[in-house]
Amino acid sequence: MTATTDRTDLPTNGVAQERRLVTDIPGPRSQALQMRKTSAVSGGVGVTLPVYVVKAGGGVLVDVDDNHLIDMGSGIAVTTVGNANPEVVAGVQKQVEEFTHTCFMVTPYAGYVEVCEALNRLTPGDHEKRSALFNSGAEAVENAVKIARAYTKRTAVVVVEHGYHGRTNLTMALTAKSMPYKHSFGPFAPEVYRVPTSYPFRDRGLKGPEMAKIATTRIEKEIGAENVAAIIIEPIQGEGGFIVPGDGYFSAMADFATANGIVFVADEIQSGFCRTGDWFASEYEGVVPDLITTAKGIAGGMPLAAVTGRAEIMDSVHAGGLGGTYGGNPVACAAALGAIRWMEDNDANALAKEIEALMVPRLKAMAEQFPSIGDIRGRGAMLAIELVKPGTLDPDAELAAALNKYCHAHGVVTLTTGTYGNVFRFLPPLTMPKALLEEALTVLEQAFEAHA
Ligand code: PLZ
Repeated sequence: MTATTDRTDLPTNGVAQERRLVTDIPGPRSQALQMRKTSAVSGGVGVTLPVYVVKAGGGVLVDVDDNHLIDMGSGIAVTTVGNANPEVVAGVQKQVEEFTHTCFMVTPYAGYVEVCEALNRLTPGDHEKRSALFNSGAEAVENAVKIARAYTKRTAVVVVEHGYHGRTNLTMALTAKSMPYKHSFGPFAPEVYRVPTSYPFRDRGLKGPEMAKIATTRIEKEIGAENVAAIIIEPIQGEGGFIVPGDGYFSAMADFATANGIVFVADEIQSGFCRTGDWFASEYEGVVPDLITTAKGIAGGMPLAAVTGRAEIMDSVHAGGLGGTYGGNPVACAAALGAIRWMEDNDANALAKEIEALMVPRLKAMAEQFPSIGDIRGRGAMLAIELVKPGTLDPDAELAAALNKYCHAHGVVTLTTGTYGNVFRFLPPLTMPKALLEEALTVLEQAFEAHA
């Protein structure tokens, strides 16, 4: 595959690969469902764009009113192999007819073991590894903390500014942003410490290694490195704003952990599984994490998550200490095996790099024209632009919201992100055809023109 192909040979699930609006967005059927949602679903569960989906594939979501929308979000980096990818569907269909559940902790099955074998093979490092499977990203992160504490017999956990790790009690403590994730939900778990990240756009010239020095000095002086069980960092920060740390930051933090007997955990829940053009974003700096948490892209849309890492760390937990009724459910495992096979057979990393090659020049051209684009960043199919008041670093969240609204109304499903809500992020499925990707960018350009 090269950036010159039109990408029309990728799976579509029989969905016409076009943007086609037949009603206003949301259409009447979606609006009726949204009214039912309001009276049936907790108001605490928000919805970004209330179009109710009936089918999806390739780069398109089809709603109840038969609108065809371009999917630039992949359900937050989940349907990396495309929605209803044929390998995922085949695996799920076969498994669901054989058996749906036994509980791996009661009477096990091969699929769970096979997913762990694949994870041990694909994650960075050729040391001996073990994995354990869970249902959600947050659950994987919680278990990484349990494992690191059991192994080190230490309690402190270090995370970084703008980090996101989930919405359960422990992971809320690990997550940086208050509204909407933490506000009114405390008290939070103790022994969690936050140190600086590397955010090149906002670090006033400080480089990755300098930011790492500030962070590790803080760990030494304020926490005591000998008290730290784990350092948990996303190699590219997702909900925090698609922040790509300055070169050398991530590896310096990993080296510090190793030098101090601290378990280094890479949270690759959003950045993993070929999203960034590598199997795992940690590979970019050649970092071999002690533990790696994965979810989202692992199973093509079925709920599955994992912790993978050094055998001696993973095996330090007493038997029965890790688990859960549904963790590594057989249907989810079958989906994961299908998704992983598709990624391997179709050079998914090349597909992600192709998306970067198509998008970045267009985004750069937009930045020339629209001074509110302060930064363009990301890798592979995990890209973003940060919006500011022209000539300053002041975040422009209103503009991000306005552009988002414009894109939605014009049939492009886009997402914002970031501590300041001013980052416009792109997470297309790797099955996105070239023409649709171009069209989504044209709609974004028009959104900027409409708000210039
Ligand atoms: N770690 C790095 O990106 C999930 C959150 C969406 P779960 N990110 C999307 C929302 O608003 O809830 C995420 C992540 C990283 C952990 C998680 C948590 O994964 O599967 O949502 O629990």
